[in-house]
Amino acid sequence: DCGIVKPKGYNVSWHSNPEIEKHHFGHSHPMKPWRLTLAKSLIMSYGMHAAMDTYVSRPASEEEMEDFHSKDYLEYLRTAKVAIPDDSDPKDYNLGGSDCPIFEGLFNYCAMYSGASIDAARKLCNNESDIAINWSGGLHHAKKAEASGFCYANDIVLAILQLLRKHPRVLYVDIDVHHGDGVEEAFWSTDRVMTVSMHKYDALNFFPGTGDLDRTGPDSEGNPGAHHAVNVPLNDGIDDDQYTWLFKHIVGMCVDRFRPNAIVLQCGADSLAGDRLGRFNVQVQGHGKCVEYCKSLNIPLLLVGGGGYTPRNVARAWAHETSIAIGCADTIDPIIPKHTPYRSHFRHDTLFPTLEQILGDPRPNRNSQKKIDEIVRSITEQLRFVNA
Ligand code: ZLM
Ligand code: CA
Ligand code: ZN
Repeated sequence: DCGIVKPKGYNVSWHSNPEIEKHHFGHSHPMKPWRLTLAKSLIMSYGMHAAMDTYVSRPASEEEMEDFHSKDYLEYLRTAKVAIPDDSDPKDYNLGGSDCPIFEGLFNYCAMYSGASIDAARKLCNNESDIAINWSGGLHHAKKAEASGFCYANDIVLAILQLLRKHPRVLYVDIDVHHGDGVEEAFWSTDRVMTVSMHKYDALNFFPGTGDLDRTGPDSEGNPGAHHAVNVPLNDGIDDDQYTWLFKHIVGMCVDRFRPNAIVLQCGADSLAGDRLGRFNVQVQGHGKCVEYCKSLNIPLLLVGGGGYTPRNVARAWAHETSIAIGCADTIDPIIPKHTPYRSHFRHDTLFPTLEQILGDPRPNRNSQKKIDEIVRSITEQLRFVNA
């Protein structure tokens, strides 16, 4: 026990379920729900659970999932059988390929991570939490009736719909290395949700290929969603200084103009250096600064996970961000506790592994100052049209 106690008058809730972690996408698939077990082992070995209200989440009901997803898609998802993908099936909802395989317990997996995000959002609505956390959520690519990019149900959209029952305006911010296309699309035509995604952008060579700077919302005259999609397209190798400066600057401007009543931050950890799929050079410190900044705004905050394909780094980032949420980031021992289960996984390079230090070949930074300036200029101009 590290002597961490609940801060008085400030509630952080942690929503998780060990069932989720047991699912397998298949041999060598990059998405490994087991990374959640590794994150939990760090969080608990530091004793951080003592400083949070912890909830074992329950599966979302089909009715709750129908708030966003179509009945026929959910039916297909629930009854889909593990089988050889059939490219000729026009009604396969993009299920069964290599990105979105059908695996044992698939529907339960989706219902569980969705239930956790819905529960977390309700805690915020009831003022029972100041920050609510679901590291198993953040699956931002799923569409109303289509699986995409390792995502089958969009727990973020479901959580935002809960928040909109109480709050007039919700700000969604996405620091996963991929574009948050599913969330952007779901709220494309409303001015009650502003979506912000920072991502590697390359229309042809990086998934999903959307999220260019000038995609700011519907073009049609008078559509309320106009200007409410903010996209920050980046190149390989962006570092902590550029990334956190952009994050604070852009999110700061969005909060000033849009005045959100709640914030949902998708903390995809594939934006970290050394990620198997990512291309950035962001460190655990820089990634955490984004969480710290959102917390400092004192607006109800929902933290969800997302991508992250180098499990030891994912676990470090989400444990560090949990410590930021409960306010003990500066007081905990930087060296990972001796009794941490799976500690050997963090000992790939040194005898005394730390929470924040990750390995990853630094990638050359392909983001020029000129490019960063152009992004800020364009988004500043865009936000002049937003007036909440
Ligand atoms: N091929 N196995 C991010 C979602 C990224 C689409 C190109 C599949 C992979 C990837 C799957 C074991 C989030 C694409 C890729 C090969 C069509 C993507 C299975 C390796 C493997 O080894 C692999 C046989 C697999 C998938 C790599 N897929 C890398 N990148 C993207 C989806 C999700 O982080 O944003 C949120 C959770 N898909 O590039 C292809 C075009 C399928
Ligand atoms: Ca993103
Ligand atoms: Zn991603």
